[in-house]
Formats: sequence, C-alpha cells, structure tokens
Amino acid sequence: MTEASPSSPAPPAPAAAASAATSESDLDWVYVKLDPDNTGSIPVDEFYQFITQHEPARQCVEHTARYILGLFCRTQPGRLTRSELAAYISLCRNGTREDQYGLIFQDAGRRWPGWLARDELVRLIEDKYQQVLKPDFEDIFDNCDEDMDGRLTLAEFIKFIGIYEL
Ligand SMILES: [Ca+2]
Repeated sequence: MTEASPSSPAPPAPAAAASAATSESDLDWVYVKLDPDNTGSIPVDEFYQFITQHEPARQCVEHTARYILGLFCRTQPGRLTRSELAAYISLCRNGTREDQYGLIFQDAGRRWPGWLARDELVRLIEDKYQQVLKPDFEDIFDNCDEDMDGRLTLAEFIKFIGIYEL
C-alpha cells in the first residue's frame, strides 16, 4: 500500500475490522479527555502529549510522529477531527512502515512522484523538521542513493531515515 496520500489517507485494511471496537472506545476515551467542550476536534499538540504519556512504546521519533500527525489535520491546521484521528490511529496500528513514511515521502517529494530529490530532503529536514543538517548528511544520502541518480525512492528514503535517525 504505497498509494496513500495526505488528501486520501489509507482506508483501514480488512484485518483492521478485528480491532475496530477497541479503536472506537479508544477514540471515546481520547475525546472525553481532550475535547471536554465537545467541539468535535482536538489540538494535535495535546494529542501528542497524551499518546506519549499513555502509549510511549508506540511512538516513532517525535519529529516524524508530529509530521505524520500534521498531515492528518486536513479540516483545520493543528487540530484533529474524530475521523481524522481514526484514520491516523488506523495507520499506526495497521499500516506498514512504507505506509507511514510514504506519507512524508509523498508530501515532501513533489517534483517527481515516486522520488525525493536531495534538495527536497534538505528542505524537509531544515524547514519541516526544523533541524540543523548533520555534517554527514551528504555521505548518508549518497550511501542510501543506491542507483546514484541524486534522488531517493521510498525504499531508499526509509533506509535514509534509519541511518540518519530522522
Ligand atoms: Ca536513487
């Protein structure tokens, strides 16, 4: 499943049906805690704090988790509606690493669908992640760019993330 995009999050896999009941009660729990006034959406920052307290083992690196969460805030920047949160939880529970990192990959790599160019990756790290580029960025990029065409496929990008610890 690599065709998911921020504008159309992956539908839950059939296997997800088994955990649907759990997800619903989890959603209720989250919304009772974080949306006491019943506005229908919750601040993504508060949700992030919430999950790091309650499910620390589930988290990827903070910047990546926050970036992916941000991609699900389609109705209002910085806030998650119930259906957006349900889609995010489904991705976390049922999606593969390719599904999860694929969302970042597609959002950051706009020039050529299916690739992330070197300068797009630099912008991702500096602008979106707000990190200073590590000195070994170029070496790691070249190491992961297996066909040396100056851009990363999703598989090369996932390898990059693992080594660079994005
Ligand atoms: Ca390449």
